[in-house]
This record gives sequence, C-alpha cells and structure tokens, in this order.
Amino acid sequence: MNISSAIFDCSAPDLTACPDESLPEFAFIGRSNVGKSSLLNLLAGVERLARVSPTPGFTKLINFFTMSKTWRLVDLPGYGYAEGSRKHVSQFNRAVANYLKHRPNLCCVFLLIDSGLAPQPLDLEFVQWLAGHALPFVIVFTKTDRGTPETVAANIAAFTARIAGWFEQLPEIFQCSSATGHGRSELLGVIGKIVDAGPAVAELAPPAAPRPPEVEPPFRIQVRAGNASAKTPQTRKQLKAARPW
Ligand SMILES: Nc1nc2c(ncn2[C@@H]2O[C@H](COP(=O)(O)OP(=O)(O)OP(=O)(O)O)[C@@H](O)[C@H]2O)c(=O)[nH]1
Ligand SMILES: [Mg+2]
Repeated sequence: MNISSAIFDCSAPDLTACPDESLPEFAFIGRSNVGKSSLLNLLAGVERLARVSPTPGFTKLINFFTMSKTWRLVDLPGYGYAEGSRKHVSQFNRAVANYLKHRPNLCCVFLLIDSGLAPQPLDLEFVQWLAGHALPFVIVFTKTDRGTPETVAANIAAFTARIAGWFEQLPEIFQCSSATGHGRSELLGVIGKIVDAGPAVAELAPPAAPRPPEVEPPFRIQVRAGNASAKTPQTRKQLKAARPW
C-alpha cells in the first residue's frame, strides 16, 4: 500500500475533542513503551511524525495522523504506567477507553505486545477487554530485532496458548520491528484490505467469539453506560451500519 502523504492532525484529550468521523481509523494500543509511536512512524514512512521516547508514559493524548488524505492512524497513550497524579492517569485512561468503545469510524485496533517478554497479565487482560467489547483487533508483537528468533517465537507461542481458549478463531497475529522495518508491508496490508473494502468493512472485523468474561480494562476505570459522550448514544452495531464512508 502506497502512502502519498502523512500529516499530523491534532491531539485530543478525550472523545469529544476528536476530529470528525469521516475517515477510517486504525489505532495503536499497548503497554507504555511497547513501541506504538515508533510503529506509527514506520507505517507512515516518516521519521519523528509521532514522538518517540525511551521514557514510559510519553504519549499522553489521543494523536491523529491522516494518511493519503483518506485514512487515519491513531496513537494512543499506553497502559500499565502508574506515574503522574492519580487524577491525570484516570482521565487519560478514561479517554482511551471511551475512544475505543465509542468511536464509530474505528476500523481495527492494533494491540502491541513486546515480543521480548513472557505473557504479561495486563496484556492478557487487555485482550479480554477488547474481545469483551467486540472490538476488531489484531495482535502485533513488537521489537523483534531485540531478541533471538527462538525467544521471540517462544514468547509468541506462550501468549497465543494463553488466549487460544477465548476464541473460536484467534485474532490475526503479526510481528514487527520499527528498527528493521520487519512487518511493515503485512500491517499495511491489513489496513489496505479494510480501506479498500469501504463501507463493507464490518464484515472484515475479526471474530471475537466465544465472548470472554468482561473484565475492566487493565487501567481499571469505570465508564458508566450512557455517560461516555453525548455524541455516542448508539451501539457499535448501529454505528457500524451508519459508517460515513
Ligand atoms: N530495538 C527496538 N526499539 C524500539 C522498537 N520500537 C520502539 N523502540 C524503542 O522503544 C522506546 C519506546 O518507543 P515508543 O514508540 O515511544 O513507545 P510507545 O509505546 O509509544 O510508548 P508510550 O508513548 O510511552 O506509551 C523508544 O526508545 C524506541 O526507540 C523496535 O522495534 N526495536
Ligand atoms: Mg507513544
């Protein structure tokens, strides 16, 4: 997939401040420092488009980037980072959960997992949370340049084994390295398939059945039904049917 232009749109502190819903969006979520912003830059083909830092918890807002004037990449704050005042952390976490649950033009979530680590409870919980909310997502194991191929393969196999029982059909699994470019074309392929499908995109959503028991997101927030946003009273199913593109 060719990207003719990549521009930063805006940073939003919460769902109400997000830009219009006219373009399909693909969002990056995962633990702080897993490589979300780096992967965004790799896919966009622009160094330093999203800001990268070795300090965990660096991305603090919902950042929107428009590609080829037709679709967006969305860089989200990570989870699992407890620094900062409790109030700020919970505000950001609530904003991320609201974005994921109520953004009608969100086509696919890229859940990033560090390929150098054995399965982490927070990441496993987050898989459950995404599936429990029927969100279309794929799993991307990051930083494959850092470990030996054997370690990466063992960590991916262990993670897959932990989640296998939760799904009739597993979410698609990818590997990437923002350092070497590994995985770029495969991930752009996922996006291209969905963008090209246009309004029929709902049929491409990866199945998430059987529905696992609902758990609170790893960042442990409570979002009361009907209190998320005045803009989002409809269910995801209704919204999918009404996608604007
Ligand atoms: N070796 C290697 N380092 C990476 C890779 N991806 C990211 N990094 C490094 O990991 C650190 C964190 O990268 P970011 O892209 O800022 O991570 P993030 O998930 O956006 O982090 P937060 O915004 O804090 O949640 C930086 O020092 C990156 O250079 C990768 O594929 N390989
Ligand atoms: Mg970041």
